[in-house]
Amino acid sequence: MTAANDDAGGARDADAGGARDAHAGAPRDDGALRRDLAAAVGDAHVLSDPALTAPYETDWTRRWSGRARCVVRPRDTAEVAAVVRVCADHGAAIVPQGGNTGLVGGSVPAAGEVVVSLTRLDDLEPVDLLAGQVTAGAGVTLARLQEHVAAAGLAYGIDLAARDTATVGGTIATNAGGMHVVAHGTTRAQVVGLEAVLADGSVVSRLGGLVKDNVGYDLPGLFVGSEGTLAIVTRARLRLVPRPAHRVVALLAVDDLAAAVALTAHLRPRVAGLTAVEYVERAGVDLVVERAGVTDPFPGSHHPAHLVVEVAGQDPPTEPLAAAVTDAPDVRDVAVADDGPGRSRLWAVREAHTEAIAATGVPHKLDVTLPLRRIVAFRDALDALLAVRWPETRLIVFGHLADGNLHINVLGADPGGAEPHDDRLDREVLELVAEHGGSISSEHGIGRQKAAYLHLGRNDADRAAMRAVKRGLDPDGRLNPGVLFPPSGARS
Ligand code: FAD
Ligand code: 2HG
Ligand code: ZN
Repeated sequence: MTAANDDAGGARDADAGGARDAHAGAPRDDGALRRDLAAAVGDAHVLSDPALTAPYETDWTRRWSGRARCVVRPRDTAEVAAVVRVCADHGAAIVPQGGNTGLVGGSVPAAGEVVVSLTRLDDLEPVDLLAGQVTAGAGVTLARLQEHVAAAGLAYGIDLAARDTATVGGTIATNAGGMHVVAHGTTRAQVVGLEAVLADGSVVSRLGGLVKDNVGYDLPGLFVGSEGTLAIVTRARLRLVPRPAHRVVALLAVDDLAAAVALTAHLRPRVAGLTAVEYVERAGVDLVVERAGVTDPFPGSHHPAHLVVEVAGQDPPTEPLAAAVTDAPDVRDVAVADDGPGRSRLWAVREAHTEAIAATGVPHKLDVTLPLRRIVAFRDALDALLAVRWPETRLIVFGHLADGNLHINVLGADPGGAEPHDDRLDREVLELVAEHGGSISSEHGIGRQKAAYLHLGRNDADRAAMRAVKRGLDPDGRLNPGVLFPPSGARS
């Protein structure tokens, strides 16, 4: 599949972290590797039959796929450590995998790596009510975690549409964001401590739950967002937040992105308990109605843009929200829900976007942040770029507006091919983001997709420091080669 290795960036960062071919110099004996892995985790948990490995070899978007040397499914930290040591002995590279809902090609093999699936690490400890924390295995899904802590009257600060499949470990490895960042921050802000297996099979652990703990380097902090390139996360100690007694969702129709930004600026200081400020456009609403069976919230009105606003609190927040919306400039239509089914109906307008896009084709998917004061100029420049360079495409833009995070999905840029192959589109959009002072990866990570463009978000000194960290912790480049940094030997 397409490895997004472009000229300048590919040449600059190839060999990053000493990540040379992890197979080089090692005699390749798959039978012996599988036998040793089976000794570590049991026969049933080493998969090599293509019918069984297939789901682990293609990512959620269908853009990224590759053959695994085998798939191994350890049950606990000790088994993960044993697997890592066996892989080291056999010169095998590793792709850690959680729910495989990642969107940048980081969770699937490219060139015969061993996929280490963490989904069986699914133990959940009782909620520590005194500390407001819980310890969860890397394979616990976000939905299960939420259900578990809700029973104790608490909530976890991260929520995504992929909640039923995305795991604690995967969300930590990508520093996932999601719908509630405006209230609780990204995953980084929820992680109090971690247990992780390093590339040599040693285990680092900081699960004591101390919120103040300044003893040297913050290793858990380093592993959050490292996309499986520095360590395999096996357990996490997570901060919890109060579970609000009331929640209200409002869908607010506006004329365009500029009006949505103005409305965000109006609501932010006026509404206590804002837990989401999400943005969708007409093209996306039409798509979710057409492809995902979502009900058009304002049938026949064809509003160009909408904000989905959620407010939560211990007291009913409907009246304060209504007061703020009444004073707001240029709101064309309002739909409000404070009961479960009503909230879900309004949320579906936003949350069904990714599924509806996938049901339409394999998009070019770019996840970017812009400074809010430049987001409208960027959006205009994006339209202009696509109109000139890719006039036949269908553009769906939505995202987490309070965070300046836009999700850009471009369908139909690769006529004749089922999969995107024209990496120029990704590069030109990301260059536009950099020109506007934005980030080329907001919440999904760099993965394989953006490895060649790291220089658009990190200067030479940054990248040298990142390479030094990678070399220090994974000198043989065994953990997720090709992710974050381009693979060695990448075309220049
Ligand atoms: P995977 O996809 O399996 O892996 C992702 C990366 O983490 C890979 O690089 C992998 O190697 C690494 N990894 C996985 N587990 C471990 C581990 N235990 N230790 C070390 N490395 C590991 N993302 C957002 O941020 N916000 C959203 O709102 C959002 N919404 C989504 C909605 C849909 C419908 C879908 C399909 C995806 C969405 N995502 C979103 C993307 C995705 O869900 C997140 O990136 C999530 O964090 C991935 O979790 P996972 O368990 O599926 O990880
Ligand atoms: C979301 O916010 C996810 O729904 C997925 O981050 C974004 O599909 C996308 O582009
Ligand atoms: Zn998102």
